[in-house]
Amino acid sequence: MKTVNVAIIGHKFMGKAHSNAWANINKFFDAPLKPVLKVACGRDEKGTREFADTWGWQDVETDWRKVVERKDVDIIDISTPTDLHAEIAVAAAQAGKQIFCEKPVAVSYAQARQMYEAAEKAGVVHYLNHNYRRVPAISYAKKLIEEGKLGRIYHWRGAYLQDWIMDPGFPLTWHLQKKHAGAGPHFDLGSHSVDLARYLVGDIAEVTAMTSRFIEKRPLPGAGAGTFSAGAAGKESGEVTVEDAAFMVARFEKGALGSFETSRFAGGRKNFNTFEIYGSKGSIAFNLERLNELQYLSLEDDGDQQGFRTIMVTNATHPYVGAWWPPGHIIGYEHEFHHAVLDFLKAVDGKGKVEPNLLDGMREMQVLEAALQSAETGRAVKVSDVK
Ligand code: SOE
Repeated sequence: MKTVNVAIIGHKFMGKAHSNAWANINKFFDAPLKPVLKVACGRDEKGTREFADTWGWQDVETDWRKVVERKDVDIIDISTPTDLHAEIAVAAAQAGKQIFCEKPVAVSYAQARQMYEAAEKAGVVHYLNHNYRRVPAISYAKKLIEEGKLGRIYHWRGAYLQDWIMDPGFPLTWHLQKKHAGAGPHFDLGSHSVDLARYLVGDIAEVTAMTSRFIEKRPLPGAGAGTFSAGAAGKESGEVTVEDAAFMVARFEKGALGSFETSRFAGGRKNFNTFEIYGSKGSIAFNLERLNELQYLSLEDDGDQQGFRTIMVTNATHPYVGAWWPPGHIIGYEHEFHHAVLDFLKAVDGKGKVEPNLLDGMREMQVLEAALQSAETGRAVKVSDVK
């Protein structure tokens, strides 16, 4: 089988989820290419070596610029903090590498546009890893909508809620610093919600938003601090420079109205990525914490037995899931990363484009930045006014 050499830059939470998919895709799917885990790159050589040994990466680098220039690398997997995405993606495109980039795409709309233009100019395949599009229940929701089961869509109602930083002692990790993250949950979680809303309902024309920050100062991070893990907190403290919660109201280009809630202060919500879509013929509801299930209501069937039914999205006829286990043998968070790698490899093998990509990243950053402008000015902002 034809192989393709992958380099991953960044080796924490997403590095783990991506490595699992690159290493195991051919065991479950008839992918057109076999990824070779060629080189893992990270600033901390010892930690990167341990990561490489765990996951089977052949080589270790500590300078991403060297990785991007290597002739024995075909794909650059960008799994770093958000502020490094643009520089790496532009260099990778200019070196003719295919790009698999984690979300949020960048810390600004301007950076996202720069990435998209560089990738298009270089003619490389580019994918933005909004993995949730490829949760089978969400891919199936897309199929129901395309078949007209919901009819004309009136509302999107989304909330992506977590609670991992409610402790004031949780340290000032990069996620809480604007220079590294661009924003707080509004980008980190809101980028997922806006992507899903664009995928399932359509583009957004205008937004109004409010943000809030509940904790202003936090201890500087010590060893081991990262996503969800506090690690050792340092003695010094620093200013939090992003919001802790953001609420946005949106008007879609086709006329539907939407609401988007993002927060890391929703006690008890661990990875509560939910949405509801209401249309003239039916409604759906999804909760990532119950990701094998899709709630569906038809306004056209069932007479007075009408009500939301729970569809267990684990049949072989449902998207992707048949490659894993028999019906009812549910899947988890890690599986949709394999579905993303599968479709990315098909695109790299010349079988069309893969979405979402850096164009989607640019579009979503335009919406997210419009919301930040609205939160600052107190006025609604047209998405097209963000330049
Ligand atoms: C932290 O909020 C995080 O890891 C996000 O960055 C991911 O995109 C999301 O899938 C899970 O939570």
